[in-house]
Parts: sequence; structure tokens; C-alpha cells
Amino acid sequence: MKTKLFIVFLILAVLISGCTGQKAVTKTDNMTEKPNTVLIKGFAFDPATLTVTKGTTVTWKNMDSASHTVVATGNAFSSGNLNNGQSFAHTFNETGTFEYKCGIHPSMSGKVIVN
Ligand SMILES: [Cu+2]
Repeated sequence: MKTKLFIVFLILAVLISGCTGQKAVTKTDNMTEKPNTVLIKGFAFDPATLTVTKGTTVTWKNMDSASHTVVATGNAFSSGNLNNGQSFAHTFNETGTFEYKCGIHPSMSGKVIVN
């Protein structure tokens, strides 16, 4: 009897630790979303260079009180005016280096490298 109880206890312990492990994985998943976001703040793109894999959707979010835009060189994508708190998303389905600028402040530039 004692052995059976011990085995049941062991199984429970494994199940409980298994659940805790899954929670940790979910947290990591949420954090991996962040690298695909470019913040626009202080009249700059952060990060200025972002490397992603093909098929990734990149989101730009304007944190500045000033309006900004995200315009790709060659106009592959263009956000239009982004006011404070507004965001723009673009999915990169082809590999390559995609440079972009703010149409209002040309000194603001960044690039997305798609592998
Ligand atoms: Cu701007």
C-alpha cells in the first residue's frame, strides 16, 4: 500500500511540475512577439534594424506626440499618418533588406532584414 501511495504521489508531482512548465513556455511565447515590433519614439525607429524570418508581420507603433509615417524605399509599403499610439503592420513574404523612412522626417530611417 505504501508503495502505491508513493507512486501516486510521484505521478501527481510530475503532473504539477508539467503544468508549471507549460505556463513558463506561454510566458516565453508572449515575449517573442516583442522583437517584431518597432517603436517610433524620440524621432527614431527602435530598433533601427530588425531581423525577422519570412512571413513575419512587423508592427510599428508611434510613441511620440508628433505624427510619423513608415514609408518603404520604392513604396513597397506605406503607413500613412500615424498619430500618437497608432500602429501600422506589414507582413514580409519575401526575403531581402527593406529600408524605410519617415515621410515627414526623412532623417528617421530604419530597415527590416527578412531571412
Ligand atoms: Cu517622423
